[in-house]
Amino acid sequence: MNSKIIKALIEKKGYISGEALSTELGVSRAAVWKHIEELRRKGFEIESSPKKGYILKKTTDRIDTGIIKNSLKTDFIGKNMEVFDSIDSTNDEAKRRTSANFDNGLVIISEIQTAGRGRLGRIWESPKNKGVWMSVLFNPTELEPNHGSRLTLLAAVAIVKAIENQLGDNLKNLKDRLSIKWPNDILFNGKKICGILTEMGADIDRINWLVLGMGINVLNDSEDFPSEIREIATSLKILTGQALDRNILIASILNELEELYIPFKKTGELTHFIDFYRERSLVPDRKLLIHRRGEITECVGVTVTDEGFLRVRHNDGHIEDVFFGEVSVREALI
Ligand code: BT5
Repeated sequence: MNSKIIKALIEKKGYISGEALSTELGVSRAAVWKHIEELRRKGFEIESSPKKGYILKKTTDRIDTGIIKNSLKTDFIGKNMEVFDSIDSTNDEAKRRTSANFDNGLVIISEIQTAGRGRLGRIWESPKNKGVWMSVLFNPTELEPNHGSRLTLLAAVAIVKAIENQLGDNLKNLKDRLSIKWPNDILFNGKKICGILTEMGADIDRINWLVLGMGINVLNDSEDFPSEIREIATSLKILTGQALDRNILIASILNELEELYIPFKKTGELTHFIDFYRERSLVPDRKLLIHRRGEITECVGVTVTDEGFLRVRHNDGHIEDVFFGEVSVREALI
């Protein structure tokens, strides 16, 4: 019931009378009042006026499955969703759920991660109540194992789209726009706003499970980042000055994710979103350093291929399609 009231208040975008709420939801006005009180205790700011009714001033700044599910349009992603106050890593929790007949589309979210991970064992800073620290567990039976890592690219597109849906006008007024650094970073003005960590368990010929982990800095202020990353990290709040509703953002990411994932899982092809990825890619015509197994190569970015590889041109002119590695972007050549 609480989530239905929230939905009605969000959709109304203004005052809604107690009477209208009670008719719409089929409960007494006293019951409406009781639920409103309960929502206030949960942190929702709801003002009431004897003549006009109720108005939602601010949704909760806590992650709330009720609100997320209200905005969810998916068939399988997020049908089951668990929100933790604290956890080691949402990816690790998702991986603990991969025993027999696991739940395809299960979403794990936490307000804080005590051992949030990046790639190659690096730390992902995940302070309390500030971000979206979330993993989705997939059972992509049709996908070839060598196509699993493509999910990272798909997720980057889904996240950029979701952020822009919600922040569109605020972002348009800024000088830069969200860009993607192959394969897994979303940046704004060269600072990282989101990182993606895809992990999978596979045999030679089939993927047994795939976990997609996403870390998005939403409400962080600059001092929430430890000094080592303050210069390279940013958040949606720092960019826009706006405290974005994390629940709506989560729903929007999951909606975009499913829309892109359904055609992808059948063929493993990136056709339906690779143009968007390329268009946002930071790579073309930039000097790059590629770090691979302790070796660093200097080259120039050409494009991201239809298969999701990073195409580069080496100093001797030869072209290579890179399929793993760490990229640092140096100056633009044009
Ligand atoms: C990533 O790794 O960018 C993948 C991050 C994935 C995090 C999500 S959160 C939910 C799920 N559960 C997990 O345990 N992980 C996933 P990588 O490309 O290796 O980048 C890591 C580097 O980013 C660090 O070495 C820092 O330099 C920087 N960094 C750490 N925390 C950051 C933050 N909150 N914002 C921006 N940069 C950060």
